[in-house]
Amino acid sequence: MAFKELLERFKKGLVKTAQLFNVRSWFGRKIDQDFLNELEAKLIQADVGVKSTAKVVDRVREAFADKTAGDDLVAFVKEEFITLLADPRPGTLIVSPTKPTVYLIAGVNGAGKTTSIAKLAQRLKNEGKSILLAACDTFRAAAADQLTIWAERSGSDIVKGAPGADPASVAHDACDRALARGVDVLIVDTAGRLHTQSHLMRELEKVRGVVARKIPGAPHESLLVLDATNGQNAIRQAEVFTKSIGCTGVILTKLDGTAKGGVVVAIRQSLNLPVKFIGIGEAIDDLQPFDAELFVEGLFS
Ligand SMILES: Nc1nc2c(ncn2[C@@H]2O[C@H](COP(=O)(O)OP(=O)(O)OP(=O)(O)O)[C@@H](O)[C@H]2O)c(=O)[nH]1
Ligand SMILES: [Mg+2]
Repeated sequence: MAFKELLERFKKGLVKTAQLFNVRSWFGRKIDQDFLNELEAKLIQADVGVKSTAKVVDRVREAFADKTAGDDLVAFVKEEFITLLADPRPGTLIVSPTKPTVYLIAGVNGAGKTTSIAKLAQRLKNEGKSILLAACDTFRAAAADQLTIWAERSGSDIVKGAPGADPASVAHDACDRALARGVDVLIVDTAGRLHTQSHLMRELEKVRGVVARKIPGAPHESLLVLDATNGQNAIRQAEVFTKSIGCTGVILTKLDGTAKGGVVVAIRQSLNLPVKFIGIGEAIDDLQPFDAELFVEGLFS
């Protein structure tokens, strides 16, 4: 996708948070305590997090006290956000030197795991890779059907078990097939579970364990899918999932549906986990690699 087109997509997907910030309303205002209080309230409301909010507001106060807000203030705030989001690890997925590369996908109920897998499969397919999906969500009867439809659309292969089957056994079979057929990427879908349900967290650990035993170095990424509309609650989920399966990155979905887009900053700052992809809509190409500059442009447009 061309840069301009991508920028438009980010803008469209982040419009709710951008409306909250509403930078146009800043122009011409005096940067006094009232202005700073308002800025602080909006950053908190956008779930940027208390610490990062304080940092940005302090920096604005130091640089702009009693000046008039204009383009230079907007550029300054954007720079502050880019600094907060800076990550030495690029937002790309690890690729194993030997086939298959395995991505394990986890998260709470309804976070957007299965649809994100569909979007990711399509993206990898477009790059010329062969994909096998493992339907390890055997909990919901409709889950395997949902993944099957997506697999057909993207031309991916799928392994599923009987309803109620042990997810670890499905993972086992999927690894066997991925190895036998020499597929490039195996993506493992898992059932939604609350981070507070310890037996279900153990089940997830078991799936991870099977994958790790069958395929050296796997899972090469354990991606946690977080729903941006959960805002700061997502942080707690991430802490528990990371402890359980050692998450390597986050897919942050539903940014298009929320003014809590600032949660990207909170995730980066408090979890030391890279946001690898963001979901900014329901269309198949609405899962985009996270790009700090495009993201910040979207927030403050
Ligand atoms: N607007 C919007 N909707 C999304 C996005 N990502 C996912 N969704 C929607 O969120 C809903 C739940 O998505 P699923 O992929 O089924 O979620 P899941 O995590 O697999 O759910 P369980 O398997 O039940 O735990 C669906 O209606 C998706 O279309 C996004 O980036 N933007
Ligand atoms: Mg699902």
